[in-house]
Amino acid sequence: MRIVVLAGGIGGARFLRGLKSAVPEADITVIGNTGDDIHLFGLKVCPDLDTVMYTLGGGIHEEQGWGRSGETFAVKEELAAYGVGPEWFGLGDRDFATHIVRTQMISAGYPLSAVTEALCERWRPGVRLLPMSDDRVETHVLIDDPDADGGRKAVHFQEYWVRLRAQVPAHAVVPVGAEQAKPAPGVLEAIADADVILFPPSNPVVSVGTVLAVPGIREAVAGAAAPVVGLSPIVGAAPVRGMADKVLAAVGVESTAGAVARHYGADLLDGWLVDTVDADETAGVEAAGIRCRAVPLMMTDIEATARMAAEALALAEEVR
Ligand code: GDP
Ligand code: FO1
Ligand code: CA
Repeated sequence: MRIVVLAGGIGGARFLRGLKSAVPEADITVIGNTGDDIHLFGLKVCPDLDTVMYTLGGGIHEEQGWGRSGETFAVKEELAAYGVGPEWFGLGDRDFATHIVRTQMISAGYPLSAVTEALCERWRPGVRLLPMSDDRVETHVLIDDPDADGGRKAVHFQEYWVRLRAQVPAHAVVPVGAEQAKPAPGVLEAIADADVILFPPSNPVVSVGTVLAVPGIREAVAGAAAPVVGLSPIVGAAPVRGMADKVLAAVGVESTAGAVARHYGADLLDGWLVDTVDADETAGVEAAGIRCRAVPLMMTDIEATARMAAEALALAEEVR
């Protein structure tokens, strides 16, 4: 079975671990969000691709959900001693090596897709990990500018998320460069050849939404022969983790499992899973033309996550 998953970072990576456990024989292609990417200290950092690669490859910091296990911060401390920031973004020594290899290969002319494949030769994530695009896309968030009376400014998504902890209102979320970006090699082919397409419980705006913003990807998913099934990242009217409610508000979407399904819409989704605590949302989703089931959606361990993946595949069979 060929499965395509459009993934962000932690939610996508943890779901993929369960999916691999549920269907070990499946051929899984992950289309990863690169809108979170940031250039720091001359290096290209790809948080969501790395979170998927480290999680599936056994190198993730488990409790934190991002970054390397057994991490140290000598380089960060030395940079700070030079007064070189940003100090709010914690790059560890082990993680730095990934960004050095990536940047070196990009400088030598390799596209991000080839670089990601090379990094995965070490980590062996057991899936084909493709960036959504080889072209640079960077999500920016429009916030109030305290220095300009009534004015606004755009900040990089990482500055909004990590430095400001999404604690200031987001007026808009813009995937800068997406309109000019092309899907990376293999992306459209994987979608067209898929037996099932899954949206994991990733952030619908800044993870899955950014992947869909690359021209051609949304159209390919909507037009694919395969059923498309998503799992809600919102449980009990709040994100399980992170600040998805803040960016959902920026695009005018309520933080409920049903509103997220209707935001994707019936032209993309054939099926949607909500958590059992949100069982009252199923009718509203079905009224929008999307088959909906309520099942436990907490990724507490691999077994629970594998059951979620199995439910998603069962729903895909039902709507096929
Ligand atoms: P990020 O890029 O690291 O922010 O990760 P993703 O975009 O892939 O996933 C983030 C989303 O995962 C958040 O909106 C969370 O609500 C969701 N999430 C995290 N853990 C769980 C879980 O156990 N169950 C569900 N349903 N969603 C989860
Ligand atoms: N998230 C934080 O909250 N603080 C950090 O200092 C931080 C550093 C970091 C370094 C590498 C990396 O791959 C991810 C990192 N993250 C950090 C997580 C990440 O920036 C965000 O959680 C995601 O981009 C949101 O999707
Ligand atoms: Ca992300």
